[in-house]
Parts: sequence; C-alpha cells; structure tokens
Amino acid sequence: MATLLLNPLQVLLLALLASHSLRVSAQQGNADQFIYNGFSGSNLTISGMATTHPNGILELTNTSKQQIGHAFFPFPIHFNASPSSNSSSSSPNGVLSFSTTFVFAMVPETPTLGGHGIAFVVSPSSEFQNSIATQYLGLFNSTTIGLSSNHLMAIELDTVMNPEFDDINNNHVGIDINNLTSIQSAAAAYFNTEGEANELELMSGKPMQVWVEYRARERQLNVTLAPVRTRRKPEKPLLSSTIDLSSILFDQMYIGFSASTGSVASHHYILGWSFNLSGPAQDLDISSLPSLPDDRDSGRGGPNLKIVLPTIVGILLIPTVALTIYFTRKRYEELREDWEEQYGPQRFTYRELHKATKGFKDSQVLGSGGFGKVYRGTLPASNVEVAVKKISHNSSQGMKEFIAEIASMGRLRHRNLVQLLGYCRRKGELFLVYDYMPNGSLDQTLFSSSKDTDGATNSNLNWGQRYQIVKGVAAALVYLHEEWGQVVIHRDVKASNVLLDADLNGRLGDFGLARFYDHGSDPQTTNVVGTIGYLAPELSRTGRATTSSDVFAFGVFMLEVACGRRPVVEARERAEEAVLVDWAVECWRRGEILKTCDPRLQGNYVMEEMEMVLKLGLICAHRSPAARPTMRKVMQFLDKNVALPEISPQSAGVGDHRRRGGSGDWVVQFHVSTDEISGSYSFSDADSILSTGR
Ligand SMILES: *[C@@H]1O[C@H](CO)[C@@H](O)[C@H](O)[C@H]1NC(C)=O
Ligand SMILES: *[C@@H]1O[C@H](CO)[C@@H](O)[C@H](O)[C@H]1NC(C)=O
Ligand SMILES: *[C@@H]1O[C@H](CO)[C@@H](O)[C@H](O)[C@H]1NC(C)=O
Ligand SMILES: *[C@@H]1O[C@H](CO)[C@@H](O)[C@H](O)[C@H]1NC(C)=O
Ligand SMILES: *[C@@H]1O[C@H](CO)[C@@H](O)[C@H](O)[C@H]1NC(C)=O
Ligand SMILES: *[C@@H]1O[C@H](CO)[C@@H](O)[C@H](O)[C@H]1NC(C)=O
Ligand SMILES: *[C@@H]1O[C@H](CO)[C@@H](O)[C@H](O)[C@H]1NC(C)=O
Ligand SMILES: *[C@@H]1O[C@H](CO)[C@@H](O)[C@H](O)[C@H]1NC(C)=O
Ligand SMILES: CC(=O)N[C@H]1CO[C@H](CO)[C@@H](O)[C@@H]1O
Repeated sequence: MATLLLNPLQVLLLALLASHSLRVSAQQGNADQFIYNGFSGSNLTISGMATTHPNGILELTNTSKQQIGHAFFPFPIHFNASPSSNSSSSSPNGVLSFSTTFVFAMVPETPTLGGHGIAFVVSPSSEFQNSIATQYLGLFNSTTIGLSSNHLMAIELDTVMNPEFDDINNNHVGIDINNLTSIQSAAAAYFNTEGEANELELMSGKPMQVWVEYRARERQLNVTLAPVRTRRKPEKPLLSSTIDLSSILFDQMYIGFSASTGSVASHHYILGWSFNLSGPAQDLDISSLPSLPDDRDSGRGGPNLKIVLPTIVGILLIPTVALTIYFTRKRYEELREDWEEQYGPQRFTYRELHKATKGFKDSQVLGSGGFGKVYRGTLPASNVEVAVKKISHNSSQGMKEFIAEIASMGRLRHRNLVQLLGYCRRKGELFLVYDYMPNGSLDQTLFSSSKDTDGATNSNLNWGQRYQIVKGVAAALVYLHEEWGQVVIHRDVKASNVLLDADLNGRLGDFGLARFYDHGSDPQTTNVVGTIGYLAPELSRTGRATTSSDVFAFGVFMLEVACGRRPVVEARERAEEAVLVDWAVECWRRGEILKTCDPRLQGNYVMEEMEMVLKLGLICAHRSPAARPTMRKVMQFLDKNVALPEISPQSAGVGDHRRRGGSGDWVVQFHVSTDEISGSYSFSDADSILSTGR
C-alpha cells in the first residue's frame, strides 16, 4: 500500500533476497560461504533422482525404490588454510573450521514406512560412481566401504536399522568417516533449554534443522538437530566428537547431500542450506523456505471448508453416521496389545490391507498353501504393490515372540530376500505384508511348461538364469546365516519359497516362518517343520533346525533347479526316479550324473556348471550334518572361487537301493580329498521321512 522510496542499497538488498541464493561470495573455485533459502535458480550439481521443484525445494529422491539422489555445491571448497597447498595433495594439515546448517524433511511413502536416509557429505568428488542405494546411502559400494582412501566425511540421518553397520535403531543421526559404521551416533533428539532430551522422528514428514560445526583448534565436531518450529539452535549438541579432520579432508572438497531409497522409500527433501568457512553459518530465513509438496495428505488441513451445514441435516445424519462408524469399526477390527506398541512402524491397519486387496477378493489371490492365502494388493496411500499373506491360526500362544521375530525379520535387507514390510493382526488371523514380486514363484515358472508337450518342450528359464537364481538364493542364505546380527534359520528353503523379481533374480521369501505354521496345533512339542523332501534326516531325531538343515534343503533345491523337477514325484513311470536325490546319487554312482539334468534345457547349459550344481547339491544334501559345507563355502564353489573337490561316490551299501521306506537301504561312501566334506552318504533316514509323509 504505502509507497516507499528505496535507495540503491535497499534495491540491491531486495534483489539479493529475491534471488534466493543470497551469496556465493567468491568466484568459481574459491567459494567459502553461501546461503540458500530455497534452491530456485541455484546451480547445484545434481545427479540421480535429485531435482529442484519450481518452488525451490530440493528433492533428493521421491519414493521410487532403490534410488539415489545427489546434490552438491558446484565448486569445491578450500578447506585448507594454506594457500600454497595443492588440490589432492598430501598433508592437509591446515583444515579450517567450518559451520553449516540445513533444513530437511523426509516424507515416507506410507506414514511410518520409509527409507533409507539423507547424508550431508564432504567428499573429494561430487560423483559417486557405482555407489549403491539402500543402506549405502548412495555413497559407497561393498568394495569402497571403509576404505581410508575415500577421504569422506558424512553426517547420516538414517531411518533404517542396519546391523551390518552397527546401527543403533531406525531413527538416528551419526558421524561417518569413510564408512557407514558411525564413529558416533545417537537416536534423533534435541535438547531443550532445561537440557532435557526430546525425541524426534526423522521421517515424521516435518521439516527439521541440522547444524554441523567443526572447530579445528579443538578438533571438535558438533552435530545438533532441532525441529524447525523451535527456530533456534539448541545449546547442547546431539553429537559431539573429537576428531582430527585434517587427516581426512583434502584442501579441495565438495560438499552436498546424498540420499537413497531401498525396498522402502521416502521423499527426501532439502529446504535450505548455508555454509561458512570463516564464521558461523548464517541463520536460514525459515519463513521464506519453500513449503513441502502437499499431495500427500488431503485428509488434513482444509479448516476453511464450509462449516455452515443446516443443523437439521446434521441431526438426521448423526445416527446414520454413528451406525456406519460402528459397523466400519467392527469390520476393520484388529487385535492390538500393549506390547505391540514398539512395533508401530511395522504395523499395518486392517483397513489399509482390506483396501489394498480389494477386500481380499478371490481375483487377487496369488497363491495358497496350508497356512492360508496370499493376495496381491496395492497400498492405497502410496500405490506400492504388495503381497499380503493371510495366515489363519487359533493360537495366541507364542504370538508375542513371533511378532518380535517378524519385527526383526523386517529389518533384514538383502537383494535376494523378499522384503517383509510389516504385519497386522486380527482375531484368528495374521497378515504379513511383503514386496510384490512380479514374476511369481520359481516353482510356477520352473514347472509350468512341463505339461504342454509337443515332443520337446521349452523351458521358461535358461541355464544362465537358473544359475543366477541358485547363486542369489545362496547369497541370501549366507546373509541369513552369517552376515546379520543374529543367525536366522530359514527352515523352509524350496522352489516355491523362491520368488522372482522383475529382473528374474531369485529372492528367498518366508524366512523363519515355517515354525509358525504349526503353532496352532500344539506349541509344546517341537514339531518338525518344513516340507517333505527337503527335510534333513537329523531333523526327525533332534527336531532342531540348524544352519546345516537349511544347507540340506538348499542342496535339494539346487537339484530341483538343475533337474527341473520336484524332489519327490509320485507317479513316475520309473520308480527309481521317484526320489530326486536318490536318483541323482545313483546316476552319479554310475558316472552319468548329467543324465538327471532338465531335458527341457535341450543340452543348452554349461557342462561344468551343471555338473558342479548337481554334485554340490548332493554334497549339501549329505545325510550327516557335519559333512555338509557351510553356505559361505557353497557360495565360494558357485562363484568358482574354489574348485569343487574331487569326490566319487562308491557304492558300499547292500540290498536294493530302490526299495524305499524300508530299513537298511544303501550307503554310498564318498571318497573325499578334503577333510571338509567327508562321511558316508545314506538316504535311509531321508527315506523314512519321505515315507511317513506319504
Ligand atoms: C520419481 O521420479 C521419476 C523421475 O521423475 C519418475 O519416473 C517416477 O515415476 C517417480 N516415482 C514416484 C514413485 O513418484
Ligand atoms: C554452474 O556450475 C557449473 C560447474 O558445475 C559451471 O560450469 C557453470 O558455468 C555454472 N553456471 C552458472 C549459471 O553459474
Ligand atoms: C600444484 O601441483 C602441480 C602439479 O602437481 C604443480 O605444478 C604446481 O606447482 C603446484 N602448485 C602449488 C601452488 O604448489
Ligand atoms: C565400487 O565402486 C568402485 C569405484 O567406482 C568400483 O571400482 C568398484 O568396481 C565398485 N564395486 C562394486 C562391487 O560394484
Ligand atoms: C568402519 O568403521 C568402524 C568404526 O571405526 C570399524 O570398526 C570398521 O572396521 C570399519 N569398517 C570397514 C569395512 O573398514
Ligand atoms: C560443541 O558443543 C559444546 C557443548 O555445547 C560446546 O562447548 C563447544 O564449543 C561446541 N563446539 C563447536 C565446534 O561448536
Ligand atoms: C560467514 O561468517 C562471516 C563471519 O562471521 C559472516 O560475516 C558471514 O555473513 C557469514 N556468511 C554466511 C553465508 O554465513
Ligand atoms: C482352528 O479352529 C477351527 C474351528 O474352531 C478349526 O476348524 C481349524 O482347523 C483350527 N485351525 C488350526 C490351525 O488349528
Ligand atoms: C519369465 C517371466 O515371467 N518374465 C517376466 C518377468 O517380469 C517382467 C516384468 O514384469 C516381464 O517383462 C517378464 O516377461
């Protein structure tokens, strides 16, 4: 309204303010301070999914899965005070102090399911070739992680708990040097003026501010976090670490942000950022920061909707509404107990799953088994495709332990595992929500073409694909057995539990769940669980699943894939072929193991690989647990890092090995050239399990 006379200085000031990126004080290659209150018109170096929206918000990733986004200040910063020093030269002893602050927001695709996080990064380069998404945050890969030659410092805002990096929880801030095992980390929180810690949820969708300050003289690095609404930096930092960055940082370093998504994903946003080498980073102008895109929750807000409804209509509506609410409640009623509170993030509402699966319609059924049915669905909030497994059970016994297991299994992350996203509980029903795998289960694909014969049938999967799948499942088992914090026994490795993703990678599903299927019957006895044909002989005696009983099942699985048939086939013209393992051993004994390979491959396979898979399968399915290799060893054989030892089966058994279900049976002695694999080979026990199964 009021007209103002502006002097030239004020005009300049306004122009500067309007241009958002207020100041890049120096010329290219010599910048040491800047501030972005929003990023429109900025000249960041961005790559991957990162993009700047018209309103100035910097989006590092959207909710596409397994993606990376990078955004870096376009010029390197000179961290070294000494002007004579060269770029990537040694002895970066004069590292300056620095100070930076930024505002970020993480908006998960469904309220509490998101990942993986954002990192503020100081790095020799703004390019991260071959870096991986998910827990690597787009910064490293399995080769580069931990290398001191990385010269990289990061502050991670991590929303997924990765035991491999000793993550403390799924909501933490950490200081990372060259690797993602933080040198210091803390659950996201800020300290109020009284010094009390207040928890923060990084992926609450609300903007939060981070301050990172390093003072070279004290070698002290402070990281402070606060919700934007407090509008001031808390006095006490969340993390304070003594560290000499001069041994890590070069003179010229790039600074910026990296974010990644995994099987779960969040929008990762940066709203504003300032940086300073020569003093404290200038405060951001919070009120002028861009706002978050608002397509996410249409349910909230809108207080200005017309409130003026005729009272009469209101009165008429109330009983109807109340009844509707009552029935809706009843319909979507769930079972929820106090102890479940801690698993909140992994809990889906029944209403959500009901909607996702169109009311558990039959047309959505992907498959069924003794446990119940699996439905295909699309989560309404995020459009993410999921598979929902509905398990009927009558027992509440052991439920607490079981949910605890589910929760920890939800934290397992591996490219060859079907990601478990969460669960829901109703009376008598348990729902498990998984990533949807477009190519279905391996057994469907593997065995489907066997029927439509016209002389020679074609197989759906060629040898290369099969070998890849076998290797993938082996990698998943190595992870479950050895690479995670706890040993996870799968208990039910078989072709129908291996799913194929869009790239036809094999992904192991249903880890650790086999035990549950029997919960209903009698929780007191240790039931032997698993599937006939894949059960290690010792299971019938001990009833205890071990990593080596998984190896046994994996051995049978390998044979299944190589031979293209199920482990036990009832109506086989030739009775001696009924039990796959027996048949394969017999063929091996006669020196014609390749006879067992899938005829639909029509001889199109790599002979060495085929032979190795068949023999390795039989070694894994050895009757004695001690003689079976570990999954890591198996992986080495499959990777061809280690040659399979020379083994020759020699018949030392008596009687007719074709007689099944009887006693005695036959024994094959392995001639073993390493002491890793030794012992005698017999299927008498396996046989008796198979017999009782019939
Ligand atoms: C994310 O962005 C990419 C590229 O703009 C787009 O192709 C993709 O569909 C987006 N994903 C989601 C989940 O919106
Ligand atoms: C943006 O930065 C690049 C270097 O990353 C530089 O080559 C280019 O000239 C800059 N453009 C503007 C408009 O500043
Ligand atoms: C930087 O290094 C280059 C080659 O490594 C050398 O030619 C140059 O003189 C060095 N500059 C300074 C200032 O040391
Ligand atoms: C990791 O990245 C480095 C550097 O780009 C590359 O040389 C290496 O091959 C990558 N390793 C893997 C396993 O992708
Ligand atoms: C990563 O850093 C942690 C802590 O400094 C260290 O214990 C670990 O060995 C490092 N990892 C690698 C792969 O170097
Ligand atoms: C880090 O925080 C402590 C405690 O508030 C403070 O005394 C120290 O000066 C801070 N250091 C830096 C580099 O900000
Ligand atoms: C950097 O610090 C100096 C000295 O305190 C200050 O004058 C300047 O405004 C700061 N710049 C930014 C962009 O924070
Ligand atoms: C659960 O109970 C129903 C009847 O109450 C019975 O038909 C069903 O077999 C039981 N299921 C299990 C797994 O015990
Ligand atoms: C063998 C098979 O079913 N392949 C399919 C796997 O999924 C991709 C993407 O959904 C399809 O394009 C393939 O045909």
